[in-house]
Amino acid sequence: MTSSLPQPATGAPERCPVVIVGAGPAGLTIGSILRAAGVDCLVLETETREFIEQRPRAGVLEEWAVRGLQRRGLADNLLERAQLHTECEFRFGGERFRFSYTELTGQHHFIYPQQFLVTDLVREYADVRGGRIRFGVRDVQLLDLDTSRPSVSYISAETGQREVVECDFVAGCDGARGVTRTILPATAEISRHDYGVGWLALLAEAPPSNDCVVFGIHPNGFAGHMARSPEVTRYYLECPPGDDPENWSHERVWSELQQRLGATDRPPLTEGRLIEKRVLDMHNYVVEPMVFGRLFLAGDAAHLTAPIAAKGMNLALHDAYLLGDALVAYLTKGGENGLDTYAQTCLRRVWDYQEFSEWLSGVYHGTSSGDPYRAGTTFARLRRLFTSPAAAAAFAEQYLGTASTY
Ligand code: RFL
Repeated sequence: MTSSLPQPATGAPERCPVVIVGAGPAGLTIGSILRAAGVDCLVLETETREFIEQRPRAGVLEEWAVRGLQRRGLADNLLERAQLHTECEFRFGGERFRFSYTELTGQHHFIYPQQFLVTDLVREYADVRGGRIRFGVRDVQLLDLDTSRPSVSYISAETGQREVVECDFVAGCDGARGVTRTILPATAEISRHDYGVGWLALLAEAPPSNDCVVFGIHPNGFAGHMARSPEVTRYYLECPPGDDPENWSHERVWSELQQRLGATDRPPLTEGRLIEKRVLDMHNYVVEPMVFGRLFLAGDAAHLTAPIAAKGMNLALHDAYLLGDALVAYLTKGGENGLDTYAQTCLRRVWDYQEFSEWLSGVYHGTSSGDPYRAGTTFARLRRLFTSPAAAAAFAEQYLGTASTY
């Protein structure tokens, strides 16, 4: 970790109890929790406000995560505008199999595009709760994290000068490509898992073609259909890792989607213009222990789950609730308990979701692997889901994240 404090270009260093690096769901939720308790904090974000308010990514939120936002006064728009989903559908061999997870758990999925949530959170943090935020910052550096007086420096978009903020804690919420993960000490353990497949992530300007999420298990490769809004649908197509999105013309994309998601008793998918088309190399990682001196990692900065099981944003919110509450307890009442147990508590849910993602990947990618053994076990897993109430209950619990303890 860097230890020499650069001199600020303008006057004395600023002081602030908590600096939050990154204005994604994790960072903005922590900031809002701190502001609600009257704790001062500063969010640093490399992008502009307009950019983060339009960046499309996730859309599936678990009910416990939504209730967590609601309890903190952060879910008004979401509860008004989100769609409620109660079922998902597996398609294979031209047939459809509905899985009613709400019947089994009593809980829903909420469909609310990530950019809408980020827009709500920025507004609440900065405009309503008066939180400080700097957009367009460059070259963020973290200093003296192993002391009780860490600091963060950055180049300001407004002045072009290096600014320094002294603080008590740094929340590293800068996602999978941020700076905080790059400065971890040698004691950090990073476990990584590569699935060996790519997914072509697509957004189509087309209404959803089904009333719930659809998973297409097909010898050509997995395909997914996920509603985002009445006008926009997210689709996925399994492809070779590192594939060039330009290999996927409009015609090829829709022809593969129609084949892989086709069902004999359903009309073809409603097609539309593709407004996002990029290849994700599917991989996961977990950084342990998530805490290094006064640096607390949260969200994708600490752990990545490929969008296989739609878990990443949910985990980012789980971390944010725990870290926000623990920082408030420490800074307003001197209670260290939550900070001491933060990493351990987060990591139990993180590893559980990692394992589910791994299991689900076996289902999605088994039949297209070219390995008849994997194809056989994939169908066994699918059959079990629809014939064994115990297996169905276990799947529903993991899919919705409803276990009573992790
Ligand atoms: P984010 O959202 O990446 O936010 C990090 C922020 O930090 C900024 N940043 C920096 N700021 C300052 N200094 C630096 N050096 C910085 N470097 C980066 C970035 O600009 C950004 O604003 O992380 P956070 O808050 O941890 O949130 C994580 C979620 O965004 C992520 O897990 C989800 O998007 C994953 N995910 C899904 N999760 C779900 O729970 N349900 C879903 O349905 C779902 N679908 C998805 C997804 C991710 C996808 N992609 C893009 C891989 C679908 C897709 C296609």
